[in-house]
Amino acid sequence: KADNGIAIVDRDETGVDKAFRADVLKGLAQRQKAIPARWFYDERGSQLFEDITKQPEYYPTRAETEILRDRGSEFAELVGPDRAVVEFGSGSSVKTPLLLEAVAPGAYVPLDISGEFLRQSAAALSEKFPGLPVHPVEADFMRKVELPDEVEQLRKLGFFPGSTIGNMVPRTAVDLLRSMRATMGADEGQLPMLLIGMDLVKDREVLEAAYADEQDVTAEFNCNLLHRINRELDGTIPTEKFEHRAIWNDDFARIEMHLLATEAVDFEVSGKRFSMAKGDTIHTENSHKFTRRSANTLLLAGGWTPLKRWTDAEKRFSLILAQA
Ligand code: AVJ
Repeated sequence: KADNGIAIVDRDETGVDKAFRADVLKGLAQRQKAIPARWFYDERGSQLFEDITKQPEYYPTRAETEILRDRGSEFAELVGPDRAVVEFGSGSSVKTPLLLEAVAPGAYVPLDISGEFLRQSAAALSEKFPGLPVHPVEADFMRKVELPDEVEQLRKLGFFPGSTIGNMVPRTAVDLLRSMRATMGADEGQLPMLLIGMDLVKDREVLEAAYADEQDVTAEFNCNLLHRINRELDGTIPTEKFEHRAIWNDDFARIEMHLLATEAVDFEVSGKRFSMAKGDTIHTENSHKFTRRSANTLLLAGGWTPLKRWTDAEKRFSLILAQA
């Protein structure tokens, strides 16, 4: 649906992102209202997420970066040189260079649904690694992606940092892991590897604080979704009547983010009316946390055999190397 530079966002005559509207209208019509977390990331949302990663309570980014910085030679030994590193997502300006420095790849192939982000970060990377062939691909990596001909002959190393997999419920996560195998040629007898970040289960207080920082940056990130709906979908949501909540769901081992109505509210979105009672919530994100075993089980269910696992010194976060 979206390889060769053709815009992947499908807009109607008035410029509204059709998928955004469909997800919001469907999600608000449910008894437990819910909107997929991917819609957080407009320009403001992406900036706010960057700010979240600098908050003292939000440990995952620092913990994962520590592992990438300290364990590079151990990855390199297991992975070997000259692989095509296939990153699922545009890549971070800090984590991606650390991996590329460590494993001496033959090419770098970032996959992202947003062409703009993709081209920006690919350009920055080419500058940092002048000899490295970089082949950005604009595509939805939840499905099998056709990789460029230039990397066909290279063995693949998938890279999926950030515990982004934790945003998915297990059935979606397994679908993605299987798509990654297909994208990297596992079915054609190649033996791709995958380096994936997965955040670990820990004390509830630590987890809830990571998603409800003192500076209220995460609260603003969550509430930004309401502002986006009002702006892009003709919404009349009274944003001042909503509060950020981050709750550990112990049955499902995940942090849930919600937007809680502090009083009864009525509003419109795209001409449709909705109402919420005081205390009702819109569920906006799941962030699953893993144990060594639950991480391994998820990977195995998706067709990947874990080979080795690293954690940061405080054992808060894991990076797992797996083979198809
Ligand atoms: C980008 C999915 C890794 O779940 O920790 C951070 C997003 N949400 N604070 C996460 C997020 C609230 C983040 N991921």
